This record gives sequence, C-alpha cells and structure tokens, in this order.
Amino acid sequence: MKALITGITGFVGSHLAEYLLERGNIEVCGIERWRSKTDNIKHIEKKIRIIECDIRDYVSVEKTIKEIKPDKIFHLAAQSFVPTSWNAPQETLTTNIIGQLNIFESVRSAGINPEIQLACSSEEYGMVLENEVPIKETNPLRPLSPYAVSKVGQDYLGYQYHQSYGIKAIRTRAFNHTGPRRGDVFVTSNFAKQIAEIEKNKKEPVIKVGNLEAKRDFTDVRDMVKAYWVSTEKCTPGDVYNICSGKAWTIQSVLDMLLSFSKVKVTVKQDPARMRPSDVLVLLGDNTKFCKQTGWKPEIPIEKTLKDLLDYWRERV
Ligand code: A2R
Ligand code: GDD
Repeated sequence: MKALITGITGFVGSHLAEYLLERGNIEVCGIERWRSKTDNIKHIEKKIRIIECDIRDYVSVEKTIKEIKPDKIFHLAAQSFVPTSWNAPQETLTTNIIGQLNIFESVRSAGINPEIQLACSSEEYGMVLENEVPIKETNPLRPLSPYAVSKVGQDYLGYQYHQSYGIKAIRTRAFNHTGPRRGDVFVTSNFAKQIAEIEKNKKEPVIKVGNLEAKRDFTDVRDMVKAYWVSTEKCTPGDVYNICSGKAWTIQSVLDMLLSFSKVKVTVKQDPARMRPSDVLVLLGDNTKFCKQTGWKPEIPIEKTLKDLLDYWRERV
C-alpha cells in the first residue's frame, strides 16, 4: 500500500508520516520543495520516499503522481496561516485551490482512483451565531478570511470532482489541533515558545498576545492524524466530516493553562499586529457524524498536549 502525503515536512504531515510508519505495511511517500525546512522529518527520513514537487505547478504534480501511483493521498500541503492570507491572498488561493486542482487532474490523467483525504477546515464556518454551536456539517459557511475562502474552495472542489468524475475525495473539516512541532506562529505554539524563552532568560517576562477572547475546539495532533487515516478507510467519498473534540476553550484559558506549567511571572501585553481584520469568535464542533461512522474518538487531554508542546520548546530555545 502506497500513501502519498503532501505537506509531509509540515506539522501535521510529519505526525501522519510517523503514524503510518508505525502502522506498518505502508510505503510512505511525500513531497518537498527545494527550500522546505525538513527538520520535522529528519528522524524518519531514511524510512520515507521524498520527491521534489510544488503543488502550484501542474507538471510537477503530474510527474509525482504518475511516478508514485499512490493508493491513498493525504492532501495537507497548504498556505496554512490565517493572518498571512490577508497579506498574501493570491498566494493563498493559488496554493490551496489550484494546488488541489492540480492533484485531482493529475490523478485523472494517471488513470488511478485513490482515496484523497482533503484537509479542509473549521475556519470555513467563519462567523458562527450563538445558537449554532456545536457546529454541525450542515451549518452555513460564512468565511471571514482569504484562507477560509480557500478552504471552502478546496472543500467544494472535492464535492464537485466526486460528483463529476467519481474522484474519491474525503472532505475532513478539522477544528484546531496542536502538539509538538506546531509552527511557532500559531497561538498555542507561540505562547509556549515565549514562556520557554522567558524561563531561560532569553526574553523579558512579557508575553505578547492577540485576541484572547476567541474560543477554539482543540484536538491533539496525534489524535488528528489517526482520524485522517481512519477517514480514508471508513468515510464515504464525496461526503464531509467535522473532526474535533467537541470542547472549546478561550485563548485566555489556553494561555493560563500553559502558564500553570511554569514558575515564571509574566505580564501579558496585547500586540495590535496580532489582531485580525475579522477574527472567528467561536469554533465549537459537533463530531457525532465522524465518530459514528468511524469509531474514532479523541484520547489525549488538552493538558498533556500543551505540556508536551511546552517541553518541545524547552528543548529547543
Ligand atoms: O513550505 P514547505 O515547502 O516547507 O511545505 C509546506 C507545504 N506546502 C507546499 N508543498 C508543496 N507545494 C507548495 N506550493 C506548498 N505550500 C506549502 O505544506 C508544509 O510541508 C505544509 C504546510 O505545513 P504547516 O504550515 O505546518 O501546516 P499544518 O498545520 O501541518 O496543516 C496541514 C493542513 C493544511 O492544509 C492546513 O490548511 C490544514 O491542515 O489545517
Ligand atoms: N496566531 C496567533 N497568535 N493567534 C492568536 C494570538 C497570537 O498571538 N493571540 C490570540 N490569538 C487567537 C487568534 O486570533 C485566533 O482566534 C486563535 O488565537 C487561534 O489562532 P491560530 O493558532 O493562528 O489558529 P487559527 O484558528 O487561525 O487556524 C488554525 O486552525 C484552523 C482550523 O480551525 C490553523 O491551523 C489553520 O490552518 C486551521 O485550518
């Protein structure tokens, strides 16, 4: 069985690669660009096959798909950071939507029909009304950033390619997930890194923050990659599934939890540059549909996730 992971050098891709290797009997393949940072997969590089590919380039994608002929594709590669999508909207839409189009067309051109898991996002729900939580798959999509629009595009392209050509697109809408190796621009990782730097006197005891009132539904990345795998085994191609814990935390409470693992005394300062033109206020998901269909459930508590993330940074700063 051959699995192709786009975005294998990223946060989720590296955890998924580890998980597939642990499962055994899977040839794990991935793509990277010549400038990709490969630290996340250094420890497994001898066990995986890597091909150079930029998903924005059809020639590059077609060549890769024809060479590997994967049985399953986990499509994780993306411009994944919401604030960057306001600064580089074209790049975000091109990478996320056209990149996925290139994968679909390459699969058709290669004459193969693998399951293709699509890393869609809870950000697609965007502005959620108070009486709409927990959010079901049927909730209206009211995207609030170019990133969210790009994910709606990926999601519906998956639906359309399934309807038009029978492509086995599995549309997973992941709510927030975190853990070791999380990129340091994302909130949990950024706060953990700042705390670790303060502990080592590498930074004044001031934590810079953005909007602490937002609420997010967090799942451990190690649970999330299991969900992605099982989605390709048990979910219905063309259909859409929320993957989440079903619990939401304010960003303030996440900061408090991280600080409770440390002895440092800090001041918290709002940094205007961290505020978004429009932030998603609450994302609390309903995972009933996915759990019923697959038997998956989140297992790792948020305390362990955040503690592991803080320890990850303690070893690195
Ligand atoms: O930027 P790179 O070369 O290090 O690779 C990133 C990859 N990527 C691309 N790969 C090929 N061609 C491209 N044009 C391209 N642009 C980006 O996507 C990296 O390996 C991955 C993104 O990793 P992270 O930023 O750490 O995202 P994370 O949290 O792993 O998210 C995975 C998926 C994304 O679709 C998110 O939008 C979704 O889950 O939430
Ligand atoms: N990044 C960041 N930095 N966010 C902050 C900060 C800060 O200093 N302070 C508060 N926040 C708030 C943001 O305004 C947002 O409401 C929340 O923390 C989470 O921000 P991020 O960690 O940047 O993640 P995200 O929710 O925008 O997007 C992530 O989750 C999506 C799934 O819902 C990304 O992983 C996306 O790729 C993913 O699709």
